[in-house]
Amino acid sequence: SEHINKELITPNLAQQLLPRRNCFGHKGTFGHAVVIAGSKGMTGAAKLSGLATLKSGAGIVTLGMPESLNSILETKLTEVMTVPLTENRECCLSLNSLTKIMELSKAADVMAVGPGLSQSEEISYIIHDMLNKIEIPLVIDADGLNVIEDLGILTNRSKPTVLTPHPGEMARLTGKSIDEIQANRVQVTLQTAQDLNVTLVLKGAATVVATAKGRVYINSNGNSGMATAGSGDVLTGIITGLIAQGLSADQAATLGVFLHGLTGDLKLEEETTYTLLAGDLIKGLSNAFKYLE
Ligand code: NPW
Ligand code: AMP
Ligand code: MG
Repeated sequence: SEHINKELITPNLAQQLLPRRNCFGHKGTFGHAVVIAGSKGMTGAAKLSGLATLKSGAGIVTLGMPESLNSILETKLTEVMTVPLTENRECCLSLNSLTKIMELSKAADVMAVGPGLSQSEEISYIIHDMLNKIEIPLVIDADGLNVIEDLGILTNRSKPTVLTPHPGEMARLTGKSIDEIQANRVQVTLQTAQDLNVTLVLKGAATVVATAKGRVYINSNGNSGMATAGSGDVLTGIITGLIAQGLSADQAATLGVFLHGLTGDLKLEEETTYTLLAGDLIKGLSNAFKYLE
């Protein structure tokens, strides 16, 4: 990857990307984001991704999840609204939920899908249908990535798509082994972003962001404390919240990974790499935004 042009994501670059808040703005100005996430046993992923979206500055966030989990998430969340979606016997989204998901997308500026959804044939069908029909930017993470079989569907989208795989998800997506991916992180990410026409975020120490047009950014911050359950679900929310405020998919991914790492680094004032939790990252976003402001 020596000959590939790479740009380091520095505080200076992040500062330039930070969306300016219109002082006359109202909550509609800052965007309506819809997050589709969660299943039995993984309500935490839904909470973290929905709350991180709002905490990153989106004006309104609606969280859609399997209907039997709705009261659990209404209890966990206050500022984020919830919409119960039809589910099957396993408490996972059923095909009937597609009607409501499409309706939600019509009133939204950006949609995220995947954290904690779990994997099933129905979920796979739902993700493919969303990629086909949803005409706003989409952020796809976790199980949303795991169930994509027809990669051509990504190439054909008219609106931006951000994919945020960790190396395990990247291995499933590309058919390459984790070792092969880790040995060629920059090259594999760039090639895949261009082939699939997406903004691709390959997570892990020194996260790589590659754009469909062939630009590559390497993140410069973060720490091993962020290797903790739910950390990636927070990143999904940050990127989604930034797109809601008007950043392009490429800008939101680049600034998002930096803000995510920065909040993890600043939190080490109170926490340690042992004790850091994904929820701490959300609370720490205040200091991260302050640092860049
Ligand atoms: P190994 O074997 O550990 O070395 P999965 P998941 C690999 C939800 N969550 N570098 C890893 O490697 C998510 O949103 C819910 C190298 C293994 O092979 C998903 O919906 C939570 N390898 C669902 O759980 C909190 C790496 O990937 C594989 C790597 C499953 O997601 C937790 C594991 O990946 C979670 O967020 C790296 N940096 N990172 C909640 N509280 O509700 C990963 N791998 O099987 O997709 O499992 O990531 O936990
Ligand atoms: P996930 O596996 O989806 O929960 O995502 C984990 C998140 O933590 C990603 O944003 C990773 O980049 C980040 N992360 C994991 N391990 C490290 C590490 N050693 N240094 C920096 N960031 C990390
Ligand atoms: Mg994850």
